Amino acid sequence: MSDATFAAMRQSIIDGAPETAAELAQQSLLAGLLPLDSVNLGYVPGMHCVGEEFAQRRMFLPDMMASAEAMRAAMSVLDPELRRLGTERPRAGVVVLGTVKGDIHEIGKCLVGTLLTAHGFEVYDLGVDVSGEKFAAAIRERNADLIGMSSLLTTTMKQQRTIVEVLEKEGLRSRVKIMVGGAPVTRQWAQEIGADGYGKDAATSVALAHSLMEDASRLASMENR
Ligand code: B1M
Repeated sequence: MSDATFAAMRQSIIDGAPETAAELAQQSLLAGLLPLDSVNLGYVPGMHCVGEEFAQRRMFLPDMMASAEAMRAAMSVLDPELRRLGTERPRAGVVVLGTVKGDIHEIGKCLVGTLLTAHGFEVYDLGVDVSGEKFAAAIRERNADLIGMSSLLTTTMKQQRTIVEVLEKEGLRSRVKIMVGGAPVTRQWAQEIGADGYGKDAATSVALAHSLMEDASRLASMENR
């Protein structure tokens, strides 16, 4: 059970079949497959395929919605397993996470949140369509160390810049590290808008979050000397 299972997982997303997707996720756990492998080698390639078909006008919005539903069904099975590790680790930092204003794509952002939680971060997920003002309020309320902004559309990427500007205006920019990600986002874009880091995918975002926390504590100890 592996290559054929990953292929079936991929197909369940393309077919927009939530029951099959969830059933395969259950079976994979029973067979001892790593949940992150199932996500990265099974379900996510299915999503990429759907995205390509949509771009080529061979699939349409309702198909994409059905695929997202199948992905959600698989994640509802895998999520607890991915998170389980988190309870066994010391707290790594407080993260406020959200998909930017105008954008309702949430699957990648949720996966980033799950893996951050699994690696000891306390994550407050603000959901989708999140404005700079909402990020700012959550930073104050949660005393966040780090914020994570996700954006899947070339049009909503610009919101990431707007949100950085809102944080500057509200005097919060120096208090938090900023991480950005999402399919159209690049390292260069992150630098251009003054973010502290770019997360290519969920796993590398965890490493990035840890290194941003180290930068922050190094800076704090230099300031206290
Ligand atoms: Co939309 N959609 N969609 N969609 N959708 C894309 C993004 C698109 C590329 C499809 C295409 O045309 N090929 C295209 C964007 C084109 C562009 O801007 N260049 C597109 C479009 C056009 C649209 C609509 C405008 C369609 C319409 O209405 N005509 C519309 C916009 C709605 C809106 O937001 N205002 C729309 C709607 C939807 C659905 C609602 C149907 C659904 C989302 C459902 C949901 O999330 N609940 C949907 C879906 C499913 C997709 C695709 C097919 C899959 C996205 C996904 O979940 N990928 C997508 C095509 C694609 O991406 N190839 C597409 C799986 C996920 C695990 O990957 O989100 O990339 P991803 O996350 C990765 C990394 O990017 C990274 O880590 C994740 C895990 O490895 N990452 C971060 C993400 N966020 C991060 C944050 C970080 C760090 C890393 O730090 C904070």
